[in-house]
This record gives sequence, structure tokens and C-alpha cells, in this order.
Amino acid sequence: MFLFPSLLLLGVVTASYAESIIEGAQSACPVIACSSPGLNGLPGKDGRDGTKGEKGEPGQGLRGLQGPPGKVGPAGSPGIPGSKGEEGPKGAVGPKGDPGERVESDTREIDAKISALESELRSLKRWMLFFRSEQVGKKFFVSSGRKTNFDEAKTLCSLIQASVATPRNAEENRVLQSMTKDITYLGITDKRIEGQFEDLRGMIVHYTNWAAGEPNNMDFKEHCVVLLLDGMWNDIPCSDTFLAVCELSQ
Ligand code: MFU
Ligand code: CA
Repeated sequence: MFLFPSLLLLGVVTASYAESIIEGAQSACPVIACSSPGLNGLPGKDGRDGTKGEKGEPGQGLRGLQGPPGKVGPAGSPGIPGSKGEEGPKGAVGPKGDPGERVESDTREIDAKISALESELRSLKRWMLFFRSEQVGKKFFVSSGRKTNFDEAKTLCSLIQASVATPRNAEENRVLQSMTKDITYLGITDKRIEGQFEDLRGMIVHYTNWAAGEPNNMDFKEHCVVLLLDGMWNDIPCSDTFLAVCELSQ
């Protein structure tokens, strides 16, 4: 309890003493001389600058003149745009434009469509030949397979944009005869002028193939014409019932 503080105090004193000896040796004396103390050395160099002091109180003299204006500052950032206004009224119709040009691609497209249609038409004609039809030149005879009076025959044929069979020459007459097993109506009448046989467009027919003694206009009631089984023609009443065969050209 008593010994400890004494040892501590001794240590502190010893250290202080050693420091002062070394300081003295650096400034004047190269060896530790344990004789009488030397003279004081020269003053040391200036120390480093101290830290900056606090700002002083404002001075009391006259205020100086105002300096020139400063440089223009940097441009500010753009402001936020305002909201969009409402749509204005519709303008008046402008003048008519120049006529358009048909471009090559349009022509190609049309050509392609025509080709496709032609192909489809060829196919359709082949189909027709499977059924009650025959081709002679560019003409097709198509049988309805029905027996009707003359007006009904016209109506049936008009449903397929066709006319009633009208042979224009011996070949067409033979082909029509070959495809029919019944007496068949022809698209020829003398309704307009007795004795003058015309087609359904009102054109006088040049080819005829009358049976012997025909046309006889029996009972003054025979204004329509039929193809007999032997290929010869006879005039008959238009109200009688015979096979209706149509013709399609092209
Ligand atoms: C002939 C024809 C008539 C009818 C009659 C039965 O008259 O001309 O059109 O077919 O035979 C005698
Ligand atoms: Ca007759």
C-alpha cells in the first residue's frame, strides 16, 4: 500500500531528468559531461503557423464604392410545358388531286387475277363436260334434263346466263342431236312475223334443217321449233312440252 506510489513517483522523476539531459546534448555538448552546467544555447527556429483565428468584428471606416456587375450566370433549365390545347375545327375539303397512275405492281396483280379466273373457267368447262353437255367450237350445249314449254325453257336457260339451243350450222345441229334422246326445243320462233324464223335476239336465222313439209304452221298455232330425233326440224305450238337444252357461248 505504501511502496507502490513511491516507485511510481521515482519513475516519473527519472524520466524527466533523462529528457533534459538529452535536450542539452543535442544543442551544445556532444558527450554527456557530468561537470558544471553550460551556458544557454541560441533560440530555436520559429514554430509552424497556428490555426486560423475567428473572424473579427466589422471595421468602422466608410463603405467602398459598389463594384461592376458580375458575369451573366449559366442558363436556367427549361420550364415544364403547358398542357395541349383542344383540337381546332376541321378544315375545308381541298381541291381534287391529280389522277393516279396505274403502277406496274397493280397491272401484275390484275394479270395474276385474270390468269386465275381463266384457269378456274377452264376447270369449270371440264366439269360441265362430265354432265349433260357437249362442246362444239366455242359453244357449249347444256341439257337441263327437263321437259318444259318454250317460255319455261327460256327461263331455265337464263338462270345460267345461257340461251335456248340454236344450231347455226350442220355441225352444231349434229352435236345437239347426238346428245339428246328426246325432241328438243330450239331458240327459234316466228311469233313476230308468221313464216319468218328468228333467234331469241330477233335475228333472222340463216341455217335451217326443216323436215319435209315443214314448217306447216298446223292449225295456225305453230310458232316454235323443235329438233326431231333424226335431226330434222318441225314447227310446233310453243305451249307443248319438250326437252329444254341451253347453249353457252365462249
Ligand atoms: C305434222 C307436224 C306438226 C305436228 C303433227 C303431229 O303435221 O307438222 O307440227 O307435229 O305432224 C302433220
Ligand atoms: Ca309443224
